[in-house]
Amino acid sequence: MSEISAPSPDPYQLARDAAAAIAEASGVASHDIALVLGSGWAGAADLLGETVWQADATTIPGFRAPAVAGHVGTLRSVRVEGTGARALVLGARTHLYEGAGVDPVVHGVRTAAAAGVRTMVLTNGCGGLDPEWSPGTPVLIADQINFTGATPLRGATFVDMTDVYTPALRDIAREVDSSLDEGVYMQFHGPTYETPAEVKMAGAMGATLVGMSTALEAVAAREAGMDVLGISLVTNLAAGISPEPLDHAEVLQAGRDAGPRISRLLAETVRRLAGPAPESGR
Ligand code: 8IG
Repeated sequence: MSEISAPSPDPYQLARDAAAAIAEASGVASHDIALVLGSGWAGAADLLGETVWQADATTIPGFRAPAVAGHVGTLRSVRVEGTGARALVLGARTHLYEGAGVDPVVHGVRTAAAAGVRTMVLTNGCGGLDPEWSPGTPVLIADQINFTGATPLRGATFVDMTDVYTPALRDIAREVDSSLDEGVYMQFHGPTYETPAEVKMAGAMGATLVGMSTALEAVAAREAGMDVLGISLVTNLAAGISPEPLDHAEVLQAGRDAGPRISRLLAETVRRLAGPAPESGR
């Protein structure tokens, strides 16, 4: 490396460094499943099982301090109850609107991949276009529209996106709650919520969920070959669908009110994804 140029940051190497730091600090050599907890989902990992390690995300290479109230910047390693599986819980999401580029946005997903994770569970809080979805309704993400103009991929990296959200994982979530609807998630850059005209546009394009996260992470997860389950918590009707203006405090409250239902949904779904208990303890 040249003495004068700054070290060129390789985000994949940074993710391997982060995975090594997590393995070292937690004593858990590899993880099987990872979860990103979005708005309203912070408490939802508490029922997963025993937390064997947790740390402020900023102690691990590449993780930035969270920019938003309601986003918890904690990383956890959880032994998934009733299974032999290890879950890496990423409470720290970096958003594109923070202005640091795409690499920090997908660092958690790349770190999970480097930690051995094969199944990525992405959760978020978002706006809903279907008036039947009252605030606090969880919706499975069936497909997405990346409306950010950004991508975590570099160069001619062609990734098949036909089934970006693995259908079999949605089937498992519906075994837990057969009433779950499906939606198409459209990621906007943010940090503005949409105008009513933008929500109309999103609907005309086929979206039923609008938010500021998840789609770029799903791209990175598919690049890494992981299966992806996406679950949105509709915390508000998208602008113009409801007559009320959007308020961040109301958004957080809808998340809190939905807590018990989505906690059980997430925990039971992850237990099923993680598979049955191994022959012997641990
Ligand atoms: I919570 O209505 C939440 N996040 N873009 N629009 C967008 N992001 C959101 C919304 C919403 N609600």
